[in-house]
Order: sequence, then C-alpha cells, then structure tokens
Amino acid sequence: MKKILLSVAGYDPTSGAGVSLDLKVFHILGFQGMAALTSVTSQNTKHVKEVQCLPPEFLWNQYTTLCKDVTFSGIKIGMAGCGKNIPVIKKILADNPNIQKVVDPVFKSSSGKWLLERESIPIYISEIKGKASLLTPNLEEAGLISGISIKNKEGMKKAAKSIHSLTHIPCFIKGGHFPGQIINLLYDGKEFFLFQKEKIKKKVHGTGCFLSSSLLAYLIQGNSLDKSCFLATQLTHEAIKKAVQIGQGQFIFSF
Ligand code: PXL
Repeated sequence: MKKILLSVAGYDPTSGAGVSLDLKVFHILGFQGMAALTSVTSQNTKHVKEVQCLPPEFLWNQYTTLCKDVTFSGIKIGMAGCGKNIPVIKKILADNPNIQKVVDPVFKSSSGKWLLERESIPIYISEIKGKASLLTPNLEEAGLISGISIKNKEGMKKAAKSIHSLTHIPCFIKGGHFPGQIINLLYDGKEFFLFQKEKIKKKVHGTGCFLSSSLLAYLIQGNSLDKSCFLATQLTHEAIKKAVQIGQGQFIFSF
C-alpha cells in the first residue's frame, strides 16, 4: 500500500501552486496525497485577487477527521493564509513528532500579494521552532525571516545560519530568483550544500511549492537531507522545462 502524505496549504484554482500541485507531486513520486485547506484564493495565471482564510477550528477539524481514519508518513505545510491558523499549524506539527515535516513559509505571491500578514511572520517563526525537519524559504522569505538582504551566495549562507539559529530547523533557501543562475542552498546546522542550475528564461508559478513537496516525498523515500535537496532541485528543473503558458500570465506546471 502507498504511504500517505498530507499537505496543509491553500487552494489555488489554477492548480499551479498550493494543495492541488502538492497532491500531483506526491502522486508522481509514488505517494497517496491528502490535504487540509488553510485558505482558498481567487486567482488566475496573472495575479492573486483575493485570499479567504478558513477558520482555524475548521482546519483542525479537517486534520483530526483524517487522523481518526488514516496514518500520515509525512507532512508538508504550505501557505498558512493568516495568523489565526498559526496555533493550529503548531499543534499539527507537535502532534507528529516522529515523522518528516517540511515547512514552506509562504509569505507573498509572485505577483506581490501578501499571503500571510507581515506582522505574523515573527510569530510564525517562533511558533514552529524545533518542530520540523526542514524549512524552505525563497530568497525574499529568507530575507524577511533573517532581516538580511540577500545579494549573493555569501548572503544566502549568512541568512541560512541566522534562520537555523532562530528556528533550530535545517534551512533550504530556494535561490531561483537570482539573475542568471539558480542557486539553492542547504544548511543542516553544520554544513552548507549548494545546488546550482542554469536559469531557464520562463516565469513559472508554484516552483516553491513544487520544490518543497518533492523534497518531502524524497525524504520519505529514505533519502538523506542533502540527497533529497539535490533530487528535488533536479526534478523541479525538469518540470520547469516542461511548464506551459496556458493562460495570459505565468507559465504553470504540466506533468
Ligand atoms: O506559490 C505560493 C503559493 C502557495 N499556495 C497558494 C498560492 C500561492 C501563490 O499564489 O496561491 C495557494
């Protein structure tokens, strides 16, 4: 029987990001995917129009109802949607001390809309302290968490160290927004690992979600943290090559 992975994230009606993308990624990597929704958005491939956060009691209800029935092998946390959901996310993480948990701190859409209130960022970071296997911010999110403005590899290293000391969680910074090259960096608390790829000139929606959900799947397959980061970088790169412009805005994954 396939192992079950849970995505706790928001709904993007294009399926280019959020839970519906996570479920597809879990599927292609051999897992059964399930989801608990934090929030629902209205958006197209051009922009996010509105975010409706679901009530925290309902998020907890979705999670506990699933738990009464099935056992999860791993959990991915994506968009929290609003500060009110943070205590529930903390409870879900704390309720699962013995499985791999990847937290993708989604703060802003690529079109610039806040997906978590800015003032909730420090609370979120302190509430998840020590409660996950891996944190996967992009460059901007890593800057917002650490207060470091990241311009190059050295800046990434400084930010990753600072985020690790704040959270006590290994940190994988997704450096897809550097001009010219993609530089992803893992800091596991001891060592740095760099994963570099040539940049494909396409604006693809949901690359952060793709990276973090594939990372969880590779970890559950039994790969080490650095091997999982390598494999997820590779798979995301291949998926970006195949992404298509279905609407009038960003490219979305098609696999
Ligand atoms: O890519 C970040 C992201 C994650 N989850 C949902 C989103 C977005 C960006 O728009 O809508 C649901």
